[in-house]
Amino acid sequence: MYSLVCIECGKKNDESRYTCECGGLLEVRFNLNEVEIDFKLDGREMRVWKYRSLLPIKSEPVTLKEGGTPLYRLERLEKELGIRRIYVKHEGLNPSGSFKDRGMTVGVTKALELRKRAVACASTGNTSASMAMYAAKAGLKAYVLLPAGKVALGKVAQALMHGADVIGIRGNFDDALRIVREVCERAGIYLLNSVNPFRLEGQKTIAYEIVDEIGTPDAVILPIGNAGNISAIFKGFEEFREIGLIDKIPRMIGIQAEGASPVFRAFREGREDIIPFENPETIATAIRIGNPVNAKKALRAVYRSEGLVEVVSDQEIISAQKILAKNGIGVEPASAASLAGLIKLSRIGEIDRDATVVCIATGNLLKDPETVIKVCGEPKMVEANVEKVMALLT
Ligand code: AN7
Repeated sequence: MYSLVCIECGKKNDESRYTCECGGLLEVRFNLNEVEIDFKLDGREMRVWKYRSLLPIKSEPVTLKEGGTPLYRLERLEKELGIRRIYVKHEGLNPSGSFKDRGMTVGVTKALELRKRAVACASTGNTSASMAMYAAKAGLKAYVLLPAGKVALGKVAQALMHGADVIGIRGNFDDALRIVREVCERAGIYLLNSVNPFRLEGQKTIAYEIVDEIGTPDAVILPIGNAGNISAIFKGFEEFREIGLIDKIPRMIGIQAEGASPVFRAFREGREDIIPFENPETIATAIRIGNPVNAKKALRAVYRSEGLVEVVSDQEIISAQKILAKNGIGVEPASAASLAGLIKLSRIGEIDRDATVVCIATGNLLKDPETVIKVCGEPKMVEANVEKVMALLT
């Protein structure tokens, strides 16, 4: 029904591998003529496992009922930016508070199928929170490597409470990923970073759900960190088109933070691969990544969908985070990069006024309370006295 194929040399690989002998990334490829689609695109009962006939799992899934996240329409912003339809899909409302849960339900189930006892990842935070949660559900041991001092508090709290072994690395995410890849190889631990192709299979259901609810939009905008999610969502749309469920693919638009933007630079220069950033830096710690492992897949998705990659400043990110909050959508900084990108692109005329655009809000506001205090300030404080409180009403 499916095989694991190298995107560089086309060789079929064994399920237990993450990359090909030639070093290329692997991709799950379905024989779509043989797949029996058993779901209806009626916008109802959406969940990752609604689309099970297009997921590479034969066993009982380890699930926390992920997916089925709300798609909000931002009418005020449509008027302000002069764009016909703007939606935000709030992935921060998944069980652990980010889109990573879609990948982990598939990845952790695959770990059980492969009879692994332990799973591991390097993470800027959300991957570790999600993996810890799903490993707990599955009864697997979990190891997490984090760039010390650079992970938002809520994410560390989740990884700790759900019982992962949390190890801080004196280095950045890219160092942590390099180390965990070798540790997994040597210790026989199952690696659950997005270099694992099964994780991306779960994440492609973001595309399925968008189509299920509103049909095919003209553009999908999302932050790029390790570049897995944009690759996954593109794959989802491509599969639906190949099956004949839709007839076009939206422009895939990736947004990076200025201080961590190797994919943007490659796109600007028309290259197929990136030159890593040695010292990535941004307030959006989730996407503080200098050497994104899925860059080739992501650039392919952007070129093939006639999309683009843009950068935004930390200030633009925070400003977009506040706009989303004013619309009732609480997200962490990295998530707001998508709206920051839309605002920037609409101002320079890169987005058609007639377009339907979906921004992906990737993670929940509660993930990063410390940044909120930094940008909003501490709450006011007064004596326990009615007059004093009355005096503060504005
Ligand atoms: C909120 O948790 O890489 O481009 O280790 O947490 O698929 O990497 C997080 C990434 C966007 C970028 N928004 O997605 C990790 C990690 C949020 C994120 C991204 C992340 P990718």
